[in-house]
Amino acid sequence: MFADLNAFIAALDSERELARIGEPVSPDLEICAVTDRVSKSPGGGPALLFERPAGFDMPVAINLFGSMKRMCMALGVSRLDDLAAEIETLATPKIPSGMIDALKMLPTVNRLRDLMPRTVTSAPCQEVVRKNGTLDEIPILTCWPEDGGRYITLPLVFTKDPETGTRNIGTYRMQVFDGRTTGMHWQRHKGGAQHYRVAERLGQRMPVAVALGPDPVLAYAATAPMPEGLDELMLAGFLRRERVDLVKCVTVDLEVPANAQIVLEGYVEPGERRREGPFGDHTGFYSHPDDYPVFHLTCITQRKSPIYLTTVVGVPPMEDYYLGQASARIFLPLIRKTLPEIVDMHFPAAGIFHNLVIVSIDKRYPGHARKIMNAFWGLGQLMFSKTIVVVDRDVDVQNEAEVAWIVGTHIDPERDIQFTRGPMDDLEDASNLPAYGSKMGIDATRKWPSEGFTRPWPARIRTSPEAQRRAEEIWGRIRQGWQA
Ligand SMILES: Cc1cc2nc3c(=O)[nH]c(=O)nc-3n(C[C@H](O)[C@H](O)[C@H](O)COP(=O)(O)O)c2cc1C
Ligand SMILES: [Mn+2]
Repeated sequence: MFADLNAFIAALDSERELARIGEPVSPDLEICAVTDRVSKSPGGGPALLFERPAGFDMPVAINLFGSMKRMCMALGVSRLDDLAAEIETLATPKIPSGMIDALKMLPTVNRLRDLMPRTVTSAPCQEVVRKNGTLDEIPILTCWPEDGGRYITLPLVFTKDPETGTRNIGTYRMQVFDGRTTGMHWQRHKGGAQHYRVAERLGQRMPVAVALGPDPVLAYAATAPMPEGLDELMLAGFLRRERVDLVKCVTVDLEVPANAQIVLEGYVEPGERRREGPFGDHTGFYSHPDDYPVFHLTCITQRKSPIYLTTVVGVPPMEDYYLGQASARIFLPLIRKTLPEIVDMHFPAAGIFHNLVIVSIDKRYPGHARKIMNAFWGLGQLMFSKTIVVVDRDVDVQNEAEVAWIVGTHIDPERDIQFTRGPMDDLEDASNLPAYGSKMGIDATRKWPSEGFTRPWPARIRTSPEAQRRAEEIWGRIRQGWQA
């Protein structure tokens, strides 16, 4: 696994997955425009290292996670489903039946140890301590023309519950107000916002530390939909197969990853809000300005020659799509622990995660599709799912064209669409009220007589296995002659 961002960038370089841009490119719109253009090329294009962002000494690394291949490299696997298998073993430990069995479990036990971070006393992220440092020295991007300003787009925001001390890490964008203050865009449903709610109830200032550019696993883990109260560092330690090294901050009572490029230490005050936005968001539209808490910087610590790791969001697909795919694969085995009937699930890029989720199930009883919809609407960040499509197990949910065909042929809309109301993602623009609106489930499974459907269900057209074999053979010859 990669010890830090530098090691990941070196690996991307040797795999020819990185494009270095030596000419000056402005952090003002230009870097975003180039990245957007690259993201829209087949497969997501290469990772980008802007070596000379105009006006700064610090290189900008972007689109590092922006392809399936690089997302897998970041997490040290060749396929994301390999992780699912590992998580499955961890979540379903076998009781050893003898000595040999017990020894076989040692790797699993070691991986449990990796869940706990370890504190170190000297750290690369503290090579330089700048108590009077300002954000003006970092090439923070202005992404889109109508944006309210410059935004830190891939920060790892560390907080602790002021009452219980439980840690949370989340990726929440930060709008630069001036060299020492930013917005803190944790949405109301997120871990950071909950800690702040407690701090406000207690009337206390809350310390916040922001790590920029840790190793790639940690950067991913901060975006993962971990259940509230579960430390993202556990997930990171497990995925890295190595504990996360933390170091105490210099000016606040928090710990941050020792391998980060830059750390912003500071705090948020109870009761303080400031207008944040607009921001060209991952919905593909500008999100409306709104009032959010304010982050006050107390100190910058950093490496001697840091790289600024960032991302841009916009009209899909962009880099965040691949981060989301990683979560979909990693969390599927965990969701299956309570919903074992789920076969597969898919979040199409155009559905920007919360607008569309497609689930295939092993249908076992009448109304089963609706049970899955209701379960998702009550499960962590899946509660935001505006449209849930449920299909039978023989449908490939990763094949969006097949799903469109099945939905079209399998539904009687009046009968098969389920509406409900509930919390919406803060980025939802179509609901009458912010963060509250309606959702739709589409039951595109085959309907059963026990569900009131008494007509015969038509059989899907498929040829015989023998004829299929002949077809493959002959098509092979046709194709050869045809392409010659
Ligand atoms: C690039 C990127 C930017 C994000 N920006 C925000 C943001 O500004 N505010 C927010 O609440 N969530 C944002 N998210 C989503 C959260 O990181 C995600 O919901 C995460 O699971 C939250 O963790 P938490 O449950 O610990 O709060 C962003 C995700 C990505 C990948
Ligand atoms: Mn969390």
